[in-house]
Amino acid sequence: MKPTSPPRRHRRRNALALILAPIALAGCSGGDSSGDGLRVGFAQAGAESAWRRAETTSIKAEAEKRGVDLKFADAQGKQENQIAAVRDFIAQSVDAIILAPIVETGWDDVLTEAKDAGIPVVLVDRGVDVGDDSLYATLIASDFVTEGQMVGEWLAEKTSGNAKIIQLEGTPGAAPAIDRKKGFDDAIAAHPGMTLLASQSGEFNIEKGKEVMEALLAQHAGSVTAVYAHNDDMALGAVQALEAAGKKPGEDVLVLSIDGGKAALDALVNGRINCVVECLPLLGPNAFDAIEKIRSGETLPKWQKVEDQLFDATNTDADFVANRPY
Ligand code: GYE
Repeated sequence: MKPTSPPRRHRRRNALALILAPIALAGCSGGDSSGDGLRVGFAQAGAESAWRRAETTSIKAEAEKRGVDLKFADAQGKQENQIAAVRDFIAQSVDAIILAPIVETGWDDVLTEAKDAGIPVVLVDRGVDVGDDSLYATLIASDFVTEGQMVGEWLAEKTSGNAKIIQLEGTPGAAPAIDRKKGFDDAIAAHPGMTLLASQSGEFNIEKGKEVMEALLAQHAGSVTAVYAHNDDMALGAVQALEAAGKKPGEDVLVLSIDGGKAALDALVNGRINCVVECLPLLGPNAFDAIEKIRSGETLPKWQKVEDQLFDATNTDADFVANRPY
């Protein structure tokens, strides 16, 4: 039987899921000593997006606040680097590992090594596809299928089910790329007037998003009416490509995105992006709470879901964006 990741198993809203957004956004100040002496390894996927840089900052800041000795490794977008980092943390006998897995598959061996060494693994932001759920303690992440659906439904409503769409996908094999595509496909399937002109990876970064959009515009400039980017950075790259091609993003071509960082929300307020579904990156407090609970013997739900909202011109203004924490 094909193993399934938690997001696949729990496609629908899960009764066990915790509502984490208010906790994540509240932020905290001042020090506490709850993590004094704790040694934790954080294997980060890379630094491709503003979202991921905000996540790294959140986890580092929370470690410092709690007095945790954090060992940080940036895999620079390569799974082999990330696997090597996890192995290195195991060799150092850390107390726990936080892993933001770059892709879904290929984790069984190294997670088994962590389990055999008695080191709990907390997954943050992206899920894995492993044969045995006991290889990790919990996943703290958004529901990417729902995010894609929210974007698709917004577009269907605004265009009365008529759109010719370019989709900029995230990193191939990454949970948010797979699931955001699926959610969007599901939402537009009911609308025969909504068609995908092209769908290509922009690797979750602004330069690649711009480059791919430029290439796709060379073929589809005359017909495209909407761009759906799997993250803010690629949406901002697409905005640049549209402007360079003499189009007005937000008017001639609708632009839709996921993440909800300051730069994309600013573009939304300025009318160059039309819809942004949030995905919260401030996971530090949740990750270290999870580690403390595991250490006190608690069993955590396999997926602690982060709740996200949708932004468009009706509910977003400059004051809100100015106070956006990432
Ligand atoms: O949306 C994107 C990042 O894994 C949820 O990764 C995360 C995604 C996020 O690079 O901006």
